[in-house]
Amino acid sequence: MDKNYAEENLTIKINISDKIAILTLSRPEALNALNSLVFYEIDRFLDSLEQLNEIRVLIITGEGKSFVAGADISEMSSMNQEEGLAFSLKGQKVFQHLESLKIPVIAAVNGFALGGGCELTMSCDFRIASTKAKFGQPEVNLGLIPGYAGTQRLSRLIGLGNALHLLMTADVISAEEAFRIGLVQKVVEPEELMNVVMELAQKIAMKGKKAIENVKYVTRHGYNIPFDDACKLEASYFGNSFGNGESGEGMKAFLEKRKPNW
Ligand code: CO8
Repeated sequence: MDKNYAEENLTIKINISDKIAILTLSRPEALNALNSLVFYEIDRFLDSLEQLNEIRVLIITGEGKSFVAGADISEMSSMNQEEGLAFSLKGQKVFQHLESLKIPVIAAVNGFALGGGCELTMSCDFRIASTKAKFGQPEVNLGLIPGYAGTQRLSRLIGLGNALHLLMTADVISAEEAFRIGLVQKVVEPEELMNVVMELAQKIAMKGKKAIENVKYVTRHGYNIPFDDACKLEASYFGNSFGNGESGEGMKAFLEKRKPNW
């Protein structure tokens, strides 16, 4: 790591080792609520991450008993209409930045993932939760609605009925229930969370770099365009895979019964 992230950031912590970056939301006194500074620091880190070619996977987690307990209600409470709109658009932009990173992003959900926190997990590629994690979109309890694309990503991930049920009741659900409805991909004991997520990240980091980037792009982008266009996109990326050297080595290694040397 050639930058001193610890000196630069007040609300997030960055650890980088062995091709894996871990971003830890770190405002435990406010259960890691998202304020303007947090968004600024996340965005700045994502910019710098895009320059670090060796990083293969990003993990996002929270310090203390919370992943993220939502947007910062103290900051929002004095906002007018214009400021609320700007806060929403800024957050959406940062989450889109995160979602569109070339590398995979895993949410390691250690505790409360409420409101903007649940929306943050949904901007990651998938979610691994501790049994202590809790999920929900409680905005209607505050007379608000989600503002970081939660209304859109939730229904795409768990279906319209499940999404509207969570959004309208503001129910806070357990990790097991989140797993049952497809919001999280795995639930593990709290003390195992980071080990499991690191193992997963390392497993992905050992695959072909280009193949992982391409499968992320085609799957994500294809999800939001008509099926026929998405299939054409897939075919074109499949075809391009043959020219990048990686697939040559991958197939050769299979035929020679050895591990690929990417
Ligand atoms: N914002 C600011 N501070 C918070 C937040 C938050 N979202 N959540 C918790 N805190 C603070 C508490 O105020 C408290 O501070 P203090 O010690 O100074 O009183 C501290 O964190 C610890 O919290 P609690 O004492 O409440 O801890 P508990 O374990 O008793 O309860 C809960 C934990 C259940 C998570 C509870 O804190 C809670 O309900 N928090 C709010 C959850 C919520 O409603 N989140 C949604 C917020 S709205 C949102 O995210 C909208 C996103 C889109 C915005 C679009 C832009 C406009």
